[in-house]
Amino acid sequence: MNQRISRRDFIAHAGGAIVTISLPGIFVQLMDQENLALAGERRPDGRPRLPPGQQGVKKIIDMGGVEGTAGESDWKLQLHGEVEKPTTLNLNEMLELSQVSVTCDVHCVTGWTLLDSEWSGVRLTTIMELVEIKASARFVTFEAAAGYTSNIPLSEARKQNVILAHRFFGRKLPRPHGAPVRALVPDRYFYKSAKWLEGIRFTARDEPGYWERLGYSNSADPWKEERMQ
Ligand SMILES: Nc1nc2c(c(=O)[nH]1)N[C@H]1C(S)=C(S)[C@@H](COP(=O)(O)O)O[C@H]1N2
Ligand SMILES: [Mo]
Repeated sequence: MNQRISRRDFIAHAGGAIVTISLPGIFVQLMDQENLALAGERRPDGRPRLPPGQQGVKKIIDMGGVEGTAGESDWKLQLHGEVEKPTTLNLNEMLELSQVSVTCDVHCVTGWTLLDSEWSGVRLTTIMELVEIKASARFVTFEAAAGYTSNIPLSEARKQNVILAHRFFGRKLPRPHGAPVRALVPDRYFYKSAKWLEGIRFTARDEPGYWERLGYSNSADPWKEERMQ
């Protein structure tokens, strides 16, 4: 999704994209037995693997956005806001922190879901301990290249599957998907997972992010189908 387009254009654009990617072989649907079986499963919390109104895909779809300009050597992550120890991390410092792998499903608000995607990186909780967030911190704003932002409450940020990802299926994260580092918030629509991450700001008040201000749901729960406000 291009960030410079208006909401109405976006809806038209998204509609067009769905038509385009619905062509057989491009929008690869969950037609084989294995993926159909996965889609029919339930999560440990009892909810269905495939949220309502979602269609499985076999490969992640490149949704675009304005790419960051930082490479691995000059990338920096600014950690600030309601924290005791404002910190800036470079990629090496990030890689020295405790690393985890997450296998999860990701759900794009335009209707596609990628089941069993594999990501690695650093838990957001590890970052929260590092900077010692203040008691006043209640929300997190991810700050990405070109002014893209997204926001989640601290209750979501504390989940074990919320990470800052720099690897995807065992390899370096591809550039179109947010390299060097992106946010990953699997249990919310994918617009919460900011690519080309440049900063994390802890806030006392909720600050709606880029798509949230344009009318997309702030809570973005795929199982409640919270797509628009
Ligand atoms: N910086 C940035 N992050 C972003 C976006 C963006 O435009 N810019 N788009 C969001 C949206 S709407 C989606 S669906 C996912 C898409 O990620 P993907 O391109 O890796 O599939 O990234 C999210 N993160
Ligand atoms: Mo999206």
